[in-house]
Amino acid sequence: MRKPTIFITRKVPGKLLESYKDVFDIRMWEKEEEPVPREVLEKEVKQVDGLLCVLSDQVDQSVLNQSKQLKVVANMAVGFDNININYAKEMGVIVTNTPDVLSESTADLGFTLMMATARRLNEAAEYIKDGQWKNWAPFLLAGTDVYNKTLGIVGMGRIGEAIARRANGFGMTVLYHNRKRKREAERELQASYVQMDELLSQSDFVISVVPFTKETNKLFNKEAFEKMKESAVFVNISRGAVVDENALYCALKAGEIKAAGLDVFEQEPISSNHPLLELENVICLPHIGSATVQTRTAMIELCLKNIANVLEEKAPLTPVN
Ligand code: 8YV
Repeated sequence: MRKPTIFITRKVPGKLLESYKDVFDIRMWEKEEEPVPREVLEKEVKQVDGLLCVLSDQVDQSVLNQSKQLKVVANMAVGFDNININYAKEMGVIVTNTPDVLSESTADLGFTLMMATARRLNEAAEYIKDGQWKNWAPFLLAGTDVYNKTLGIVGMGRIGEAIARRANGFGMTVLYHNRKRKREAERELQASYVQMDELLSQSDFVISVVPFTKETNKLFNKEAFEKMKESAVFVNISRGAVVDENALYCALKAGEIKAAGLDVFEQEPISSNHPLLELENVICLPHIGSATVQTRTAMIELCLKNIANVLEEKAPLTPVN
């Protein structure tokens, strides 16, 4: 019997694929420095039964239309805004993602970014490297407290809840806004459900953990930044497109908000002359929310299990459509 064929759009360590060598014929994009070109993806998709892809691969209608025997697309991410899931469903192609396995490491990064921004870690590290540390002054590189402050979490999914648990340990007051009210989370995490305007105006820290959808497109815009406290720190670990970057730049420059920590951007990767990089009160990271060895390994393993299940006509573990 023919082994099914899968295509992996990034170079994955061989040892993670060991136990699948007898199960699939594995094709892989081998160049680590270069993302898979669209024409290669369109060519590969014609001949494979399964696809393991990442966020920057646009699996849209025209890519899906190339497929002849594709049964499953496993996205190595919890978000799946890079995939036309409705069209995939119409074609009978199952799409899966990687929830849960990345919640804790992504929450760690969100909290790290929040604290690093509040305590001006990038400026402090640069200060030493630039040879400026000659003296001590009472307010030298003074940041803002995190302990006991108010955190507003926008998007109370699994990652939002993991952030709230960390905030509990820091004695923070936790406010949240979500499409649906989550009463269990409110009880367990002492989190209060509030409307968006209240969250924006009351929070010392606002963290975005919402998925990108039509409704969240540029949710954090000029009006939203105007509603925040002048002392507020804004953190985004979800999707760049939920922020109007120009409005954020203007709000930071005009002192309408204090600082921002960003792991995601409207267009990724950003170049070294991106306007937000000019600002001292911004920390930018290259979309590393889930980037720990343990989590990325678990994500790849989950993708492979999902593909194997679908191709063996079993239920996928984490389907999205
Ligand atoms: C991805 C992410 O792992 O899970 C998500 O939605 O944004 C990241 O964790 C990364 O971008 C690779 O696809």
